[in-house]
Amino acid sequence: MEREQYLAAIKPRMPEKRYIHTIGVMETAIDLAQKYGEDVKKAEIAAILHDIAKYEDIEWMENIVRDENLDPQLIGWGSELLHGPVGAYIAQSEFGITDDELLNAIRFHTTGRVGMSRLEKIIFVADMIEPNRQFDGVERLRKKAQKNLDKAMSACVRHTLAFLIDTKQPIYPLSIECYNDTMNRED
Ligand code: DGI
Ligand code: FE
Ligand code: FE
Ligand code: FE
Repeated sequence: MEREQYLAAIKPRMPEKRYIHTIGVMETAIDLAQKYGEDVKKAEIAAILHDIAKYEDIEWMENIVRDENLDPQLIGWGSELLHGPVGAYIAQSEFGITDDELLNAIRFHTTGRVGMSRLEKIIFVADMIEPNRQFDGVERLRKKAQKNLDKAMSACVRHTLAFLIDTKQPIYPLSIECYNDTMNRED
């Protein structure tokens, strides 16, 4: 499938704002893939599909977790934690994607994990710094992403965890493991 076909497929599954975010992630991921020598086509497809499950019904997603033997810990965490793993399932089952690296980039785009691939880091960082994102510190993260992917990844994870703690939200175990794995890589 070509870019326009993927975009046409995701558009009706999300509000306009999320679609615009997705285009931003796609452009940023392509840029980072070129910069860091990653497969540009894979980055493009992973970016387009990364939030495809964001608006799926939670009960439907929890049934996918059970039926497809996804991480049982996901039950009860809600759509923010479910949409990555279920998005990877949709990419595989509906779009016929079999590339594990590409599927993992979708699967772990919200939490990260220990030992992420370059493509996973690119999608995680692009999701956070795409041009439509606006939050204190985003410019610093954008600059880091242009200089060093691992340092940018570390800074993005730290920013997410700090935000979750500030807003009194529970932290999913993979997010903590990812933080421990990537910390101390910043300047
Ligand atoms: O889907 P997006 O909004 O583009 O971004 P995302 O998939 O990276 O993150 C979605 C939300 O999930 C975001 O508000 C931060 C939140 N999140 C990330 N890690 C955790 C988390 N929420 C909880 N409760 N625990 C986590 O570990
Ligand atoms: Fe997401
Ligand atoms: Fe993210
Ligand atoms: Fe996103």
